[in-house]
Amino acid sequence: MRSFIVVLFLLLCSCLASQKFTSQTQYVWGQQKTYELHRVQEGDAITIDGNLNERSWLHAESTGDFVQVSSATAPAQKTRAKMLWTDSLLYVGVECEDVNITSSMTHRDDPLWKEEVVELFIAGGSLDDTFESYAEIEISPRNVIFDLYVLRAIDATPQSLPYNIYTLTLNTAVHLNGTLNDSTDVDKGWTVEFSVPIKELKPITRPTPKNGDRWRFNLYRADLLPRRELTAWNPTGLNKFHVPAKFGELLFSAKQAGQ
Ligand SMILES: [Ca+2]
Ligand SMILES: [Ca+2]
Repeated sequence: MRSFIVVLFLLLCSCLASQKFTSQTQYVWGQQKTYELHRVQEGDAITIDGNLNERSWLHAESTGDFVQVSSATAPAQKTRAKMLWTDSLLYVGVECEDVNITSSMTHRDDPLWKEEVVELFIAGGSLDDTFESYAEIEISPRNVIFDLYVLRAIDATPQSLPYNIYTLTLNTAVHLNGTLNDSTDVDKGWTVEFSVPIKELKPITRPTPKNGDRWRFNLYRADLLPRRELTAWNPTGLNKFHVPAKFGELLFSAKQAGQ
């Protein structure tokens, strides 16, 4: 009897251990992730060229690997992002592993979401109880931009301003580690680096963020080749990106990257 109890105890321990392992390696639904946003290092200047090799980028925190937007499982191709800020600019860097980089659209505000693209959705503040509105910025491997502002009253159909009216002063660059639209070779990936003027993120000009401010945001990627995959920093549980309730938090910190 005693040995049976010992075996039962050991089995229980091994079950608890495997549960712990599972919770550490898989996304937990309902969890709202927070990204602590650090400032660009004093004396460092970010050059928007698609290379995240400035001192501040090297010390910036990674978001960790994106997961599939609906299932939260690991995608075939990895994506990670980093962010930084100054009083006037928000910097975003996204690294996409990709064995086949493809992109055809060439004009600002073309429907980039139908192809390969990285996307930032950012509310420029908290979401309140009655109104969820946010900017959407998309950048393709061709360094083409799509930006719009989504006006969304809770429980109402989202409305967007006409794309050509909402035009942020974005500075963007893409570095391709591979060849665009050539399926005969094997690419390594592409990196997007861009800056957003913080004061343009809301229709109403906001004061400069301060230490401890929390905004809501999410990051996504659409991949088309070698297979269609939609991935997210915070998964939405649905096969779509426009789910502000599932956005994570951006926590502004006065610390410099690496401090
Ligand atoms: Ca750079
Ligand atoms: Ca691809």
